[in-house]
Amino acid sequence: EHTVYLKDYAPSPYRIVAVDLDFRIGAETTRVTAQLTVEPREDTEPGTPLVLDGDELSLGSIAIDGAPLILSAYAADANGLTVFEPPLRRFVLETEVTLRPEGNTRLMGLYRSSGTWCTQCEPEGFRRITYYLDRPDNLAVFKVRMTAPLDLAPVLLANGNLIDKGDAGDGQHYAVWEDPFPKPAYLFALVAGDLGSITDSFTTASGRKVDLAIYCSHGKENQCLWAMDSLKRSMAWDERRFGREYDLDIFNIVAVSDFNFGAMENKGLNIFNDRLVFAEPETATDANYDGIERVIAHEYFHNWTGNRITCRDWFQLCLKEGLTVYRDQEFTSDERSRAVKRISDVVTLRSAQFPEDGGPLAHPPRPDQYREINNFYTTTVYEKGAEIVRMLATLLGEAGFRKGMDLYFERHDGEATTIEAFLAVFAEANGIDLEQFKTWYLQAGTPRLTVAEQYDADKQTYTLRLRQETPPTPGQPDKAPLVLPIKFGLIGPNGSPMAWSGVSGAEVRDDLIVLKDASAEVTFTGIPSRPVPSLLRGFSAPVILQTEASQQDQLFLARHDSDPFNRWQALQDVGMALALDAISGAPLNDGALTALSQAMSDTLASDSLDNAFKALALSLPDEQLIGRTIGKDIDPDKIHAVRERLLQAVFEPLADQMLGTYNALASSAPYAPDPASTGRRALRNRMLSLLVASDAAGASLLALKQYEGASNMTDRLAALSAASNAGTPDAAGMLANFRTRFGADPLVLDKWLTVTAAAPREGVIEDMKAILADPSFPKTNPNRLRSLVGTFAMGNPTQFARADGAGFRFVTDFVSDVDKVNPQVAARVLTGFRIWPMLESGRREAANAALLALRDKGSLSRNTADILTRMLA
Ligand code: HT7
Ligand code: ZN
Repeated sequence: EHTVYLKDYAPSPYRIVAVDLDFRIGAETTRVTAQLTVEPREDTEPGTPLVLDGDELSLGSIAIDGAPLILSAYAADANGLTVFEPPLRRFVLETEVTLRPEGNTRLMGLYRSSGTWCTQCEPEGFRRITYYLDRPDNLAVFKVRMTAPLDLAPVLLANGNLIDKGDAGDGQHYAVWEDPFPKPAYLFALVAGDLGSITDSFTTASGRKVDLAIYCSHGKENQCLWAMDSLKRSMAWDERRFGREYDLDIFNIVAVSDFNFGAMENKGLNIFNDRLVFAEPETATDANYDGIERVIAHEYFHNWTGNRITCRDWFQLCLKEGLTVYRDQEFTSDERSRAVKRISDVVTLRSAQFPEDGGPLAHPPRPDQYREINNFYTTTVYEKGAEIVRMLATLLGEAGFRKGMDLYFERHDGEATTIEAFLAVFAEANGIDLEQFKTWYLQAGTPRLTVAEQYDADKQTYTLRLRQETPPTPGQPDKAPLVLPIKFGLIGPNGSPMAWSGVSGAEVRDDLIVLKDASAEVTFTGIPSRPVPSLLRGFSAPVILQTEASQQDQLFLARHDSDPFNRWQALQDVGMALALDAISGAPLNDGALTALSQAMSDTLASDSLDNAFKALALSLPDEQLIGRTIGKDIDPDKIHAVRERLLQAVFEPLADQMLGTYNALASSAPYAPDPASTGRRALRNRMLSLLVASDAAGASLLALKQYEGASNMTDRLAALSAASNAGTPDAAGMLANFRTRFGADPLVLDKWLTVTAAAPREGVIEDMKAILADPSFPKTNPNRLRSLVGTFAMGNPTQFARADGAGFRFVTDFVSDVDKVNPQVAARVLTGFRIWPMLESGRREAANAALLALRDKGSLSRNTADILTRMLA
């Protein structure tokens, strides 16, 4: 088995310092000539072979300094090229290969998407273009010449600056691009096609004008305006917040329809999945606008955190990804509502990262081994990676964090570096030791933080007993204590913050407890009466918090906490406690239900809370979170039934108030994606879905009316989803109407596929089989496939985890088919099985049987085999 270990990292004995590429693009094939300027390292021994990576390549010709190599001087196959005894001085290696982009359905390397030639090289796609040292620590300057038929590809783009272009005769034209910034090959990009564009410009803080363009298929130009607006705001924000200016004179973005991921930060030429570029009110939702703003910002921010400073090896992936997610989260927080962003991010973390960390695919944010690096673009690397950076910022404070970032940019600009180097700059800039903190990067699993409290009225002391424990994960049976920054406050009986005269037992700085040991007793003195503690404010550490808080305390927090995150959390906790009780068979406690209903009602009526926050607060924990909180022997049907009952019991009494809010929030203003308008729609649509889900009188008709009368996709899709999830009498008709109305627009078709796949109803599997069997269904497009089967495996727990195993078999059959076309898509869909060890025994057996049957079919890609092996371990 091919496993790569971090401990084996060694620099290459040769470096490629300059790359000259010549692409001759034809309708069928593309010929690539590469001239690589190679240098041995100072300590390279004579006779050390030069070993280059390749993937599905076949070598046409090879020469060194212009002289063809004799056959015995090298060995080449699809997976690599070895030159046995290269000169021990600088030399130019020239190779030629021929590619067939049309047949490249893996979408790595050079491929064609709707006629456009484009590339995806991260992490190991460049080796599918030419033989190369395809590792992120080899930085080289690139010059790229492209020749292509003018009619098929009037637009020719690559990284950096355009230095020449012209007619090449015979209906061909050419362009030459040069990127002055040395870069790893994974940031290489090329695009050739017949594309439309919009253009704009941005003047940097130091007065340089940068030309901006977004390229797309003809006719979609008007749908790129929001992306352009987001780009300009991102550029300005990075200057304001981190002092980072853009460095080239051109910044291009290209939208393509077939893409394995969201987007890619290639130097000066970002390539995007078109679903993260195109937006217009009639076809895109507020969530789409939000996603576009976020990902445009994310890829732009990579220019400094990822491109100028890159990773030494792929084990360090979260060096660029965790940090850049943190930066994009901060961008959104500054542009929109910080509280709402934090709550949404924590919801995502709990629904995606926590299950990964608690299941068979758990791995540290910086793994120390992998079989297939593509399987490590995970929520742990991205979102937990961002949480680690956030904790660093919490521990150091804004000024201390900025000092560290400044030193990082100053010291490592132009380098490929490591997590250790990243932590070292924060330690040095702040004069602290981050050795224990580093454990966050090395250890998998979600820590549990347990807190017990004791008030001593005689001594007027208040004690918090804190204990942390991280459960074992695959390959890591024993865990060390982590540094936990716990933001907190004590709240007095009148709802005001309570001060203390002294504190002992752990490091406590203002509103921050820093827990470093496995346990600690923190005692506050001068406490006149028992306070209600507000712990882990702003979700200051990615842990599972367990407290003894009573429902009364929680509802007190929901009303009085000055921390909006914990106000939201308190309501969630009360809902969770009720759900767990009901699932354990206890009768619903009327008093507790009424209290929660009342708290929800008060939250809705509040003058001080904004609409977006209210929309998040008026909800119950989702079914999957309830399942994971139970932790074992999960029966998704039971959870579904209990949650439905609870929704009805909590929200049905609020029907009049919710309807009143719904009506009051109607607006005839033209669609705008600003925070206030988005918040208004979010709350109004929340009202609708709660009215429908709680079976309030007239609610299904309301959904139908909203669906039919909607003037934007946010409202239309919200009505459709509410009806489909609740299975209202009109749901099927609405779905059929939606398909007819919008089916020709692929990105709206995705919405239809998503709603269809998420419906918790008998028959959904048969419907999906029919959709996949339809000859017109684009079976190679990742967006279509993920919208349907990805949504089903990740977001339809009752049908995916059916007791008869049909959901599991449907997904493994799909994985087996798609694996032959696009292993990355197949492997990702298969990760939906990560919940299987927590299911009740019948479902567990059915899942195991489906996974074993997939294994027995054999001939799986390395991507899928890797996930499957870990899933079954
Ligand atoms: N850095 C990019 C990762 C990416 C990717 C990874 C595997 C396969 C295809 C891919 N396309 C893009 C995206 C990002 O995090 O910004
Ligand atoms: Zn990224």
